[in-house]
Amino acid sequence: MRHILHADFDAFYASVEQLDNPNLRGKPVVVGGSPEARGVVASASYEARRFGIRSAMPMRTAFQRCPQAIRVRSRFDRYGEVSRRVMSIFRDFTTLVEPLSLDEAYLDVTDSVTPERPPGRIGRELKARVKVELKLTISVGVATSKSVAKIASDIDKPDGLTIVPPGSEREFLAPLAVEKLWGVGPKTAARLAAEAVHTIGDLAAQSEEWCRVRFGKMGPEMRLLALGRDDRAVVVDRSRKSVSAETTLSEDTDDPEALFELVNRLSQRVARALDRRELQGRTVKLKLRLADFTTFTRQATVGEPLGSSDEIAMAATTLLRPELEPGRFFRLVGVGVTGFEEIPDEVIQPRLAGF
Ligand code: TTP
Ligand code: MG
Ligand code: MG
Repeated sequence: MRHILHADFDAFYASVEQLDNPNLRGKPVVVGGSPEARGVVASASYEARRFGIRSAMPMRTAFQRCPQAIRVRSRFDRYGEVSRRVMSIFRDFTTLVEPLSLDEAYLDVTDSVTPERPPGRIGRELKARVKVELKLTISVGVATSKSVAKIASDIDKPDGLTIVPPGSEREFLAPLAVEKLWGVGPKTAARLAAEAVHTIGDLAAQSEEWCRVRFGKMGPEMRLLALGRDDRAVVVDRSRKSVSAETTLSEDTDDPEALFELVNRLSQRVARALDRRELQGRTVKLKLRLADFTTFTRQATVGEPLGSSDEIAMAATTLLRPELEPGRFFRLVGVGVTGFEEIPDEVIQPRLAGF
């Protein structure tokens, strides 16, 4: 049996802003783009959430709900710095840390558990250290699997600690909305609702066959998650599966020339990074973020490994072209290469020699 913690900062961006600027503390703070530029809320302080403000909501709606809200622009460098510090605290508890995003990670603490130090206590210690060292709160879920730990961390925010004792997973999940399950988005949820399946317990009560007939291969997997069964291990090193570079534009743009120019520059950076690592990949990925923060990727795989920046840029440009439209403003562009050929021995040997 594993013991897994899922830890997630409360109102991450907004809390960092309140930490750095005491005038913002205790106030409804929203982080994100301006309402005039059709910005959206990236993060809302818990004071702001009382007015019904949520992440991904248009900033204009946020101000309609709470005219006295204080808006702050995102400072990604600062959030990255806080993220590195919290991950380093996590790594003091276990080497098995799997970050999911800047503000959250799974920790496998199985080997640290003793009768005197049960998993829930480790969760409490983790929260205390983050509070003392970073002056920020995290919410923690403690369970025997990733899926249950993640759901648990979210259930008592902010500053929560939810412990799901081994064996009680099914009971814990049963009353919760089925959307809380990983992989159940609005569409799947609507289809389930049409079959009178609203809670995780409703889904857990269906047979494997029932799930397979309606949802194909995904069906039985969803059912297992609903039963609290999830064997996925905490993965530490997703050993660099891609090399990429991205830039947030200082001003959103729909200008094709500026965007092509940026893709060229990013391709050069990626080519240099690949070169240093003696890597070549066959798949190019283009990441795009629109002014409203919608983020998506387009990718293409070519026959021959892409080495030069020109080859990468050519492939990325082909992916970019169909996305361009007047009035469709972009705020971030990223270029990446994946699908690596085997890493040559030369790269690995010198590293091993160091041990
Ligand atoms: P979350 O952990 O989803 O949200 P949160 O930390 O703000 O609030 P919660 O207490 O509910 O965990 O996301 C972490 C950060 O990621 C968030 O502070 C800002 C950013 N983010 C966006 O930029 N856009 C989004 O739509 C979401 C959900 C998050
Ligand atoms: Mg969070
Ligand atoms: Mg998060």
